[in-house]
Amino acid sequence: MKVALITGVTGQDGAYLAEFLLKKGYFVHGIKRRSSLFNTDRIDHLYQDQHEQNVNFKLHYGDLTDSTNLIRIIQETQPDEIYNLAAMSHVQVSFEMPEYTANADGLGTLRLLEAVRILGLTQKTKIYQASTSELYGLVQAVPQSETTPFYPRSPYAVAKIYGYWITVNYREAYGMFACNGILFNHESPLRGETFVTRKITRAAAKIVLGLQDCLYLGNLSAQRDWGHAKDYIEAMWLILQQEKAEDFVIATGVTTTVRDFVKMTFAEMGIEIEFSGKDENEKGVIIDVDAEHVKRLGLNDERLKLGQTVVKVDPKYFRPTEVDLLLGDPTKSKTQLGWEPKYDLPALVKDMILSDLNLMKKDEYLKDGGYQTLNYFE
Ligand code: NDP
Ligand code: GDR
Repeated sequence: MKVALITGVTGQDGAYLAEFLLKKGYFVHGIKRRSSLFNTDRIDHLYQDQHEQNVNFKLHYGDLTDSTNLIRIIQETQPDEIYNLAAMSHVQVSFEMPEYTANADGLGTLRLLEAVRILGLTQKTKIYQASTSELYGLVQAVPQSETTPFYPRSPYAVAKIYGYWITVNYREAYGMFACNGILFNHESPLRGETFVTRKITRAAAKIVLGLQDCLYLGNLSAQRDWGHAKDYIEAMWLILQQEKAEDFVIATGVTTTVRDFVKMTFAEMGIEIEFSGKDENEKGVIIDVDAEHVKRLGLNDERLKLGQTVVKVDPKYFRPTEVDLLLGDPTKSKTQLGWEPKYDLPALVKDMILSDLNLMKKDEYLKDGGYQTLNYFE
C-alpha cells in the first residue's frame, strides 16, 4: 500500500486529492491546523473512526511554520509521496500578511524538503510542490508555459517563487524526486468563499433567492484561465508517477474576464446581465429573465426585476499590484502526462452555481422560518 502525506488537506485541493488517493488504494495522512472550531468540513465525509480496523485515512495536527512537528510527522508516516498544498493562498490577503505568507508559503516548502533530507528519505519520498500561475505575474508573454519568465506581483507570489526554486534546487542538489505543478486557477463547489468565482456563485444564488441585493467586486477586467479542481488534482498525482522529476503547467488554455464569469453565472439561472459604466462606476444590471428557465430551477422569477442592479464595483477589492492576464499553455502536460481536463468553463460554472443554489436554499428556508442568516461580503 502506497503512503501519501498531504499538507493542506482541509483545503479545496486537499479534500479532492485525499478522496482521489483513497480511491486509488493509498494510505492517506493529512496535516491539519489546530483551530478553535472544527475546520474539517470539506473532508468530514472521509473521516474514519481510528478505533476501527483497516483505517487508511489519518489526520495529524501540524503547521508549515513548525519544523520539528513536520520532521516528526514525516518520520512517523514514512510517506512515498508528499503533496505540499498548505499555504496562505489568498493573493489580496498576502498584502496584509506578507511576513506570515513568506514564512508559510516560502520557508514552509523548505522545511518539508529539509525534513525529508534530514530523515534520509531523499530516495524514497517524492514531493509535489503546489506552484502557481501567479509566478508569471506581470505579463511577459502569452500563453504562459514552463519556459515563460516569472515576474511575481504580490507577497504571495514572491513567497511561492521561493517555494518553486527551492524545490528545483533540492531536486538538482540532492537528486530528490521533487516537482512543481504550475497550476492555473482552479475552482469548484469547495472553493474558498472569498476567491472571486465562489464569491460570485454564492452571491448570485443569494440574489436570486432574495437573500442579498447586490454583489460588490473589484477588477472586473482581470482575465483568468479557470479549470475545475477535480481535474487538477489528478494532474498532481500524474506528475509524481513519471519516470523523471519535472515541472508542469496545468491549465485549460482558455482565458475569461471576471465580468464574463459573472454573466455566465447569472445566465446559468436564466438571467441576462449587461454591464455599463467605467472603472469604479461600472455596474451590472438585469436586462432579461427567462421565466421558464428560472422556474425549472425551482426559483421565483417575480423576485427578479428588469433594470435591477446586481453588481457594483467597490475599489477596496482592487489590489496594489494586479495580475491582469493569465492564459496557460498545457501542451507539455497533455503530451507527457496524457492529462486532459473533463470540465470546460461552462461545466464548471454550472457545477458551482447548482451547488450554491442548493446551499442557499437552506438559508432561504431558515429565513422564511424567522431565523437570521449571515451575509459575508468579503
Ligand atoms: P485553500 O486555501 O483552499 O487551502 C489551503 C490549505 O492550507 C488549508 O488546508 C489550510 O488550512 C492550509 N494551511 C494554511 N496555512 C497553513 C500553515 N501555516 N500550516 C499548515 N496548513 C496551512 O487552497 P487550495 O486548496 O485552493 O490550494 C492548494 C494549494 O495550491 C495552495 O498552496 C495554493 O497556494 C496553491 N494553488 C492554488 C490554486 C488554485 O487556483 N486553487 C492555483 C495554484 C496554486 P485551514 O483549512 O486550516 O485554513
Ligand atoms: P487569484 O484568485 O488572485 O487569481 O489567486 P482570486 O479569485 O482571488 O482573484 C481572481 C481575479 O479576480 C479579481 N477580483 C476579485 N478577487 C477577489 N478575490 N474578490 C473580489 O471581489 C474580486 N473582484 C475582482 C482579482 O483582482 C483577480 O484579478 C488564486 C488563488 O487560488 C491562488 O492561491 C492561486 O495561486 C492562483 O489563483 C492561481
